[in-house]
Amino acid sequence: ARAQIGVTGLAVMGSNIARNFARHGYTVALHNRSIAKTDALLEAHGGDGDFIRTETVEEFVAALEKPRRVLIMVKAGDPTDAVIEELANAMEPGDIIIDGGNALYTDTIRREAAMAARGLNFVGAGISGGEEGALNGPAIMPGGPKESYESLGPMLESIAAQVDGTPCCTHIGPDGSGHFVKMVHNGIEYADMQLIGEAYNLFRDALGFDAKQIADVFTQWNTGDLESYLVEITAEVLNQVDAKTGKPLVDVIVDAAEQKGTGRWTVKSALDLGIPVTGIAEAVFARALSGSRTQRAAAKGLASGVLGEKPTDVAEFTEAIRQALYASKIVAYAQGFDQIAAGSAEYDWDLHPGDLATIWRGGCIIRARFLNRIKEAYEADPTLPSLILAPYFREAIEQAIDSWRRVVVVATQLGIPVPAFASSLSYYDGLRAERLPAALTQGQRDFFGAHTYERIDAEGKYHTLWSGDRSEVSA
Ligand code: NBP
Repeated sequence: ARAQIGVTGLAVMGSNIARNFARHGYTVALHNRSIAKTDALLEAHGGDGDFIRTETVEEFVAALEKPRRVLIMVKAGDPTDAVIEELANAMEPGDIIIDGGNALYTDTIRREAAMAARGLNFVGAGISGGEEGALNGPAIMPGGPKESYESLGPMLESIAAQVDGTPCCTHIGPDGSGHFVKMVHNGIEYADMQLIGEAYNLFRDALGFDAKQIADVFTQWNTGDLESYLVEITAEVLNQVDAKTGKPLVDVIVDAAEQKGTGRWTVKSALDLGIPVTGIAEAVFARALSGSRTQRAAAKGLASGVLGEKPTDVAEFTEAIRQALYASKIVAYAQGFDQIAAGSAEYDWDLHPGDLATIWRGGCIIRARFLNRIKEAYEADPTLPSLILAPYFREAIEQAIDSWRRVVVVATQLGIPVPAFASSLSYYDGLRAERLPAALTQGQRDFFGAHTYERIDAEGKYHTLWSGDRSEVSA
């Protein structure tokens, strides 16, 4: 037994991570349900480092030094449970099973408890960065017992992306916390993509830009505050010309977005935790609306009302869109970090938001210059009530606010959908409101259900005798 790590599940992600380990000098035992994948990997990339080819789970486990470390990279859900069970039967107390797939965090909590009962260490690790990140350095979010991180951490940190000498990997917290933060990461990714999409739509439909012109704007934006992987690849996608038609590729792609589910999970969890993640929710719903192809086909030609004038000062409106995107992005991240704080409190995870901002600076899909500012904000005040209240972001929004409102108004007047821009602005207005209509809601609830209300001028709960003499009683 001489492999320091084993990887089972050698599809795109698993094979690239296995190669990443091997390139960092680790001996890697390889296993896949169908042996053809193992052989294909060895044939194409066997020269990347020291691999041990195995066929059966028993052979695979026997190839590993103790305590054994196995990384599972198979499809999330039932396949992951099946593989865990097979491994657990072949492994010994003290061994470590790492699930690097996109597991639902509640599954990870359940699996960790089941493995702990058998004396095995189970680490649910969120891994972001896609295919390229897996090979060259992903962001890794491992949860699970702290003791297993002692033996595992250095290995994971060495294959992770590095930013300013800091690895994009740290122990997140107990049981399902790693997969929970990976889930919220993906939710933020949805929101960020939707916001970029709304900006693109405004350039196309409000300013009449073609794909190439819009690509140039995103390329330009990628040199400033908005510098990020998603803005960078947006320019690349918009610049791509379709070989078949000679048109911009984006113009021949069907406008129906698909989803694998992590955005939806984020929103479901946020509903349970009572955290308004409006940016992420609008992004999930916008994908769903785009995919309602039958309804959309039937709805073509519905009344638009009288549309407003298109903006004439192109440079001014371009900058306004940039400001709206930046401010909305701050809101989306603020909401995601609120959800992380709520999850941490709910499950007693003691998560550190500043650590997450630090490890998301590289490797992952939402990597962005902006995360340095988030890291600094939490360093300055680890108990920040909302990211929006950090001085840097507060000022950024103050600068952007007029443009942000203007973009939402213009979009509305032109009949261009901007669900995430608009709901982020409404969230911001709700957050800063002196008084919300919730007072009326409480009155209504007391009227029909005797649900009681609090008063602004006295302690305790009150109820008005609505069907009696309408006097107030203490509840
Ligand atoms: P897939 O999610 O497509 O899974 C394919 C792998 O699962 C193959 O190795 C397959 O073995 C194995 N597998 C299946 Br399916 N059912 C199995 C079973 N019952 N028993 C044993 N093995 C089984 O691979 P992927 O796209 O590389 O992703 C791997 C994990 O990483 C997933 O959980 C994914 O959500 C996550 N992830 C993916 C990305 C990404 O960018 N793709 C990013 C971050 C995380 P076979 O070869 O024998 O069919």
